Amino acid sequence: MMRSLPLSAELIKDSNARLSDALEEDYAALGRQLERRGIAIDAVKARVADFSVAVPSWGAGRGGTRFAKFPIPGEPTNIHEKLEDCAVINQLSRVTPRVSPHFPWDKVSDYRALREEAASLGLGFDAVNSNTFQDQPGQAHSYSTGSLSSTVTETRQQAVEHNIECIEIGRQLGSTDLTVWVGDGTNLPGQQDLGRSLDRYLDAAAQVYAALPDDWRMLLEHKMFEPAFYSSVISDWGSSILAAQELGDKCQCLVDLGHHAPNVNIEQIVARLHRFGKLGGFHFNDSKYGDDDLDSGSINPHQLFLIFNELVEAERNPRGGFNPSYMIDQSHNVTDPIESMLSSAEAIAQCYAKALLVDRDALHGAQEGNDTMMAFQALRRAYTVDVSPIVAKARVEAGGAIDVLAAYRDSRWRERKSQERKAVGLGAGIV
Ligand code: LRH
Ligand code: MN
Repeated sequence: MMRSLPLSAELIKDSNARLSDALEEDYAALGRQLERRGIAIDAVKARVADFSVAVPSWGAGRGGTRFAKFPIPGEPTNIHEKLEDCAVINQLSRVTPRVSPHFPWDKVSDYRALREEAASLGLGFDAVNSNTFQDQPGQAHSYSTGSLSSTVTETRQQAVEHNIECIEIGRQLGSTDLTVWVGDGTNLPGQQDLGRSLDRYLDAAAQVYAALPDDWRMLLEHKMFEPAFYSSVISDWGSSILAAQELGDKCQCLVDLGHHAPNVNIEQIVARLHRFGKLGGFHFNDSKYGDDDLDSGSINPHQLFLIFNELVEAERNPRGGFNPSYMIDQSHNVTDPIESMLSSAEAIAQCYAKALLVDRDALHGAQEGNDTMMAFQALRRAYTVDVSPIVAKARVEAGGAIDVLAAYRDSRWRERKSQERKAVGLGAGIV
């Protein structure tokens, strides 16, 4: 049962009316340019039209740091309002039809009803995220000692049961992936035995793995530091892939771009995980220093392009299988979260489109021939193309807006919601 979408079709139609002639002109010009390169622009547009990325429910509200969070009037206060805002993002961008929920932040009493509610807004659910990095009111055992790797048996069991509960919720929502990120680690040398911590993690994670339905995956998310600042149990792709290999075929690795030391070659990690059949998914964002959770492509768009270059190579050579789950994971501390996710979805779709323009025969030929400059130029010639007419055309043909931010501001959505929604209190932290 399709409920009326949050924004009026007229609003998008009026916004596009002002811009469609220019778009047609730009698309035609780009088409001629690409034709000279032997590339059919409509074929690229068709691939872009099939591309999608999930948005994080927790990204629909303002985020914060340990110092502060600055709420905005009209920001969502519960999963229902978050779904509304995610529907606005998808209605304008037509590239974000799925939401990745987080529990217990998005807890409700009736998940089948939530699934229908999302469907009525044109949305589905992607991977569910468990949370064993915060204590909930009335929780029996604190995660201050860690969760799946805690030395306290009852705490590990509690964490296992929470993850199994997330799987059960996800089944009702139509998800088929469980993302497991644990903040487990130490702040002081000697605080925990680095070997036994992983042993406990693997033993507990195996119990979660055993509860996976046949068609489900468990995605392990590595992170170098924070909240632990000396060691993290699953700190890098090495620990993650070894744990995933130990746990089984239904366990793969999720790459959150912000979870690496500055300047780490993430595109090579992507190639390695794919080589060993463990590339399960992504949390797209950007960062300059730590896990800054900034807007995708806002700091290092070239890295995002190089990651998609590896993904297009992997798509062409799927080896043991290629089905990564694309998701955004950001914290919107100073912007309107909807605008940030519109801008990020655009940056991600553009990097995919640019990667599709790489002349792979020329690239592979230059690589085999050790013609370094021409190999680099094969990537650079694609990266420097302004693909925005392709992404915009694919969007418009799917009912979206040519200029998503202009249409969003025309909608006055945030002002309208500030009249309806209760104010979010001051606080700190990611949500
Ligand atoms: C950890 C993380 C993880 C989520 C959380 C909101 O830094 O990236 O993916 O559970 O952010
Ligand atoms: Mn993440």
